[in-house]
Amino acid sequence: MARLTGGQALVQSLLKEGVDTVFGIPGIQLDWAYDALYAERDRIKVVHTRHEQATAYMADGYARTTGKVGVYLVVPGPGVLNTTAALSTAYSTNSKVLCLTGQIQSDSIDVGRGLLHEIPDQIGLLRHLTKWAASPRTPAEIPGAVHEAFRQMKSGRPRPTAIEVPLDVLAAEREVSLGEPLPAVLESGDPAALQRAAEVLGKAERPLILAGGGVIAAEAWAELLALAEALSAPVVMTNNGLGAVPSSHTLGFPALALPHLLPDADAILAIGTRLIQGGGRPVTPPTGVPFIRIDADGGQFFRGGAPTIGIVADAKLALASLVDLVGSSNRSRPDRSPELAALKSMIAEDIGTIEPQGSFGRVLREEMPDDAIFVGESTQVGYWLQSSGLTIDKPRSFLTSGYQGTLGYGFPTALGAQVGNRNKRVISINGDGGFMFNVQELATAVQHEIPLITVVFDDGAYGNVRRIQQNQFGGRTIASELKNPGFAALGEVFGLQGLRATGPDELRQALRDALAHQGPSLIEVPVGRMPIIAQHLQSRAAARA
Ligand SMILES: Cc1ncc(C[n+]2csc(CCOP(=O)(O)OP(=O)(O)O)c2C)c(N)n1
Ligand SMILES: [Mg+2]
Repeated sequence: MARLTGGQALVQSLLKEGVDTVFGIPGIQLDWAYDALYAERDRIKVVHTRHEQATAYMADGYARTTGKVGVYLVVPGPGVLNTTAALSTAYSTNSKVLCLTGQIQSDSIDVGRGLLHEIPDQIGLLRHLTKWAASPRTPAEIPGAVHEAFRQMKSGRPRPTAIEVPLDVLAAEREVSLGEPLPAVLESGDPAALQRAAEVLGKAERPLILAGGGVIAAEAWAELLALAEALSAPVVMTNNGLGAVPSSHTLGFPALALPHLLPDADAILAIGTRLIQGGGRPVTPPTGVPFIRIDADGGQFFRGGAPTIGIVADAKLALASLVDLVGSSNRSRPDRSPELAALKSMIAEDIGTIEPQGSFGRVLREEMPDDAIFVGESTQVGYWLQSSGLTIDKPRSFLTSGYQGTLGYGFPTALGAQVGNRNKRVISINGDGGFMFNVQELATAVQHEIPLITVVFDDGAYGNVRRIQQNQFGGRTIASELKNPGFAALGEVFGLQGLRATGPDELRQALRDALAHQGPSLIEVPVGRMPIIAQHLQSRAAARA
């Protein structure tokens, strides 16, 4: 027991959980919490931003590239509301983000007097956007709430959590016991079901594995590769699961491979995936083919295709069991390597021949180090990277916005990734539209010396939207043209290295200059209209047929 303010109890509990970085913006309800952070400034780095949305995006980028919990601390009401697009992105990507926020004084919550930053039912709002949320009402309750939040994020399906603390609770000094981190609860899966699954997979001649973000979240990549190699089974990764198996491995495939591999599979294992493909269509296994699903969240089973064998389990534990169990009953299989290699080169050719995306994308891969972290956006070159243009050989080295498709997430998420990975290079790929959602965070890159490389492809439009208006709505373009600043010059004004590259060759040189530079760089790339990837792929397929 120690006498602590609520603010000190919060910060000491975070330290118990190993937190070394907090993203945030202070304000009157949080003064006691920030003062407690001041006292621990040698152990916890506070990264403040220019808008709350960036605090949550940075926490998400930090969490998804390190495997640690990303923490942010913002004022209640408008402050926490500013973070909700990022919080829903973290929810859709199973990201371990802890939202910490204040609250008006505890005796006035939901009375509706209209106190500063008051909103009705803030905790209800937070519950809708997280896996678990709590509202401690005394300093003594704070450590328990923090430890439970961390336990929730480490157990089962990871998703964001939230804690709101009223300002009088942060200020009050009481006897507080700090407690200890709580053990995670991970399901190992029903042994009989795992045994049956191993038999089905072992007997199959052409087994197929579908891997989603759950494999990355559970750090199950080594077990997945061991099982895939034991079964000689190709692994199709969803965008969120990219990196689960190296894309340069014979068995590693992007989602584009699914239509080629699914029809001939004679047993399917889907692990940590919602089983949704492009356009929101469900992945439907061929009828009569044994279909095994493993997920930390059993609620997934009724939403996607109902499995023949459904196992609620942590991906790492279940895959490790399957590797063991499949050993004895595993048959020998005809060599599929020529077929799989042909499929790989067909996909590479299909996606590689779309221009200018292909040339830009190849330059990005060639110039960035092998272990670089790429953060995409809802922009043309970003789509190309995630459609399998980019070779992704390491888990946690490629981030998407998951099913939120949140325009503007990329730049601040990449800043957070760079904060968590000081020893790696991180690159953020943006369109002019999405980048300006968080352009003010250029100041954050400079202030906190975050050496991120940021590329902005400037087509003077919400290009995606403009193209749809031009192609499907008789050219009636509305609200899609953009008048932009010169981005390289803008970067210089903020204190970054500003670079301008016209075309892929100049982008190569600009990347070399950015990599040689100590601080953050912003590369402006003026571009014209780019062709639609889906149409390009359709015409390639039609030409083959
Ligand atoms: C939060 C949010 N608002 C709006 C959209 C709709 N939207 C998707 S792509 C896009 C345009 C993107 O423009 P830009 O970033 O310049 O990329 P480009 O398509 O031009 O390459 C818009 C408005 C979205 N996905 N998310
Ligand atoms: Mg654009």
